[in-house]
Amino acid sequence: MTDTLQHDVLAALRDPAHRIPSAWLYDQRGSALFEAITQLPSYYPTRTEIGILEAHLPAIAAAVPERSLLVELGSGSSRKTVPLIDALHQPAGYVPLDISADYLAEAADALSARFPGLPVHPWVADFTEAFDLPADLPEHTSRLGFFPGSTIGNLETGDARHLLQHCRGLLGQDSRFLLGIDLDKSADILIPAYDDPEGVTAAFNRNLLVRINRELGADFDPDDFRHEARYFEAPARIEMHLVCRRAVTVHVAGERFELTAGESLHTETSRKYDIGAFTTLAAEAGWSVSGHWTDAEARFAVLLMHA
Ligand code: AVI
Repeated sequence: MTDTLQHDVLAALRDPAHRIPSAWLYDQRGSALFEAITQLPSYYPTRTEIGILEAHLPAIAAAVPERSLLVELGSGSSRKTVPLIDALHQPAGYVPLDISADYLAEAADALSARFPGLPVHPWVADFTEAFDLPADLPEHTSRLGFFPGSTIGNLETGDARHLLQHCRGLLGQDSRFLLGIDLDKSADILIPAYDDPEGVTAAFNRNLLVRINRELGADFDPDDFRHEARYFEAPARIEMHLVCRRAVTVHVAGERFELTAGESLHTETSRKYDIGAFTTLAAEAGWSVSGHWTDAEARFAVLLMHA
């Protein structure tokens, strides 16, 4: 990331919207808490997407050119990658991209052990910025981008369009892109998914303050802040906030800030799309949706697009 935590936190505290980029939620503890969230009964996206992939991977793989090179944004959990590689029957290689070199090495080792003949090209990249692919990838192979988990929903619309456009350029002609999006639905389902009774999402959100204290020598008291998930209809999204329970004075990097009771830090937006709107967004970025699959309750969708 070119912007540092200090820059982003100071900018957020000076601005009345108090918006901190959600990428900062993922330090080591934040990543572990997110992994725990994906196992919660109320957090439906992960298991729903896995269910869709399990049901439809043969059809998806049949629509992808043979011996494609698989490029995964975020080098996610092997729960999704292993079945995809199995279904693709000997892809030309696997390129996991991740911002964390440690996480990337672990993911690459696990995949190499599981598929000994598969060339694996781990690549450190921040896909919220312009990024490149390794120079030594096999040429003349189709490329399949894979971006599961609805992580694209954590980007602003313009940033999502930019990323799709950038991937279109990197993956090239005859490429495909397999991507998960979370669909809009009732707030009765969405709110508990982002404010679970077990309090794991609250801990994930408040951990940001612990990180800021540790890395910037700040003096937030996480107990002064209440986790809140807010649903908005247009554009459909959940926002995570940390709401001040009382008036708070905080010091960050030598600056002092006053927050009033009820004021909040906005720590994440999670867009909920409909397939039509996402198809339009993808088209603006040079991708045509050639297939989509959902679960029985239409909670989540997996889209296959071609360049
Ligand atoms: C990573 N991302 C897709 C998650 C989401 O659902 O937006 C992050 C998350 N935030 C709270 N719970 C999960």
